[in-house]
Amino acid sequence: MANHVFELTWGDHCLVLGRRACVMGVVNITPDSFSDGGRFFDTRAAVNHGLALVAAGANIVDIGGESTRPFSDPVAAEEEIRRVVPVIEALAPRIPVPISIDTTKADVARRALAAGAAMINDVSALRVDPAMGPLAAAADVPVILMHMLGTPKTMQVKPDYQDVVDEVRRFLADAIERAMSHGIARSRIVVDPGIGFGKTFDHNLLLIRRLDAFEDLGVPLLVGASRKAFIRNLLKPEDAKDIPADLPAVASGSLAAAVAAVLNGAHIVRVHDVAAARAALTVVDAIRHAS
Ligand code: PMM
Repeated sequence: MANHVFELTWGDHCLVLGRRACVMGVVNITPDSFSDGGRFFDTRAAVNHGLALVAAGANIVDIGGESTRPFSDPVAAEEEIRRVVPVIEALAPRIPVPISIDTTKADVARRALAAGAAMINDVSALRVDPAMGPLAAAADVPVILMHMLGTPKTMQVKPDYQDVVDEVRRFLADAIERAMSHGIARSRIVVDPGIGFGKTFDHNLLLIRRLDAFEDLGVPLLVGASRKAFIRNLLKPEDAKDIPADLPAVASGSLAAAVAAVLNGAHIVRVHDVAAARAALTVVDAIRHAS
């Protein structure tokens, strides 16, 4: 049941992945993310939230300035930089854990790394901006490559696969090859099946159940299921269209998804409720290492 162990060591950071679940806490500096849109749009609120996530046990803080929610419009690089850079500059010297920059744009990633970020989280797996691969290679930082069908604008328009697990696995295998062709070391790569990014309700459940299929990619696996629509769908009253992402039931459902992901092979879980995830996964880790 123990996951394969990877050691990511770079700069001032070392993440041992696979022994204890690694918790990535989310700070969205956007007016419109489905999960927490608008709450941390102000720099000071975002910095305080980042500090609170680390105090609650986050091993990585993921900072994003562009919403990737279904049907959302892209944000200009200058606006994204204006949102994220002041937060990273203020937060990085005050926390011991790495900050990842959640962006598909090399200009944003470059400015974020200069401000103190130490990882790149690219939900397009280096496909949106041709400068992203060379930048990540030169910076020699860990890169998260995520599967998405289409773009946030189009991904939820009838997502269709013959075999979702196999197609996502092939996509990620190709993404690893593409990253390595830019000079990114395999030991710097993390992959993510992209829960909610061009997937139906059933696709999301099946991907989390079948995470074992990604083990032979030979790199750490990240799963971000927190507060996503499939959880809200499972928990909403039958006659409701949706329920708010910050309901306690959605937090419980998200926790269950994080636990299932770790038990099925995820090394890193991307979550909004760090304290709850840390507590639950501490117990899960103790159980899976019991002898
Ligand atoms: N999900 C969101 C944004 N960024 N990055 C990765 N690697 N994986 C994800 O699943 C992911 C992501 C959307 O969720 P949010 O609006 O709560 O940030």
